Amino acid sequence: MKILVINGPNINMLGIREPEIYGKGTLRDLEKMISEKADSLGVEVEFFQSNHEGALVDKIQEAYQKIDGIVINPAAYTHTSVAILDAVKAVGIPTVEVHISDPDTREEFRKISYIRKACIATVKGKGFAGYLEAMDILVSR
Ligand code: CA2
Repeated sequence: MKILVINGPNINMLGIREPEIYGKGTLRDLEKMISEKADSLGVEVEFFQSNHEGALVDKIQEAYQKIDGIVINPAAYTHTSVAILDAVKAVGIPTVEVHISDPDTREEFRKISYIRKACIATVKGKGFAGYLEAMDILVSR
């Protein structure tokens, strides 16, 4: 089984500011944690992070017929991107939406998630552990 982990804009800045919301860990720390989890589950994992909406859409399209499950934190594009929603629908790959914080308890504009409609589950407010839970969901499916 091959899982693609996609992170959206500014997630490459984790650990630099707002540790009270997102914790102190960096993207590198997160990817290390996920790699260890992948080893323990016996699955292959690939990582992708971009600050660009089109690049995220391209990556999702490239996964078509190559990837068995997607874990995605679209970051701010969660709240704006119909293009990312459509890409996930188009490839038909089981996808889990993850958020480090719980956007539903923050500003009003973070309460909308376009991608949620195309996802088999959403894990939010559990910090980096949410990505590991998302992998369990995909593997047990
Ligand atoms: O809680 C999450 O995982 C989010 O997807 C993170 C996004 C935010 O726009 C979503 O509403 C919720 C932000 C990604 C990282 O942004 C940073 C902000 C300051 C310092 C470092 C990263």
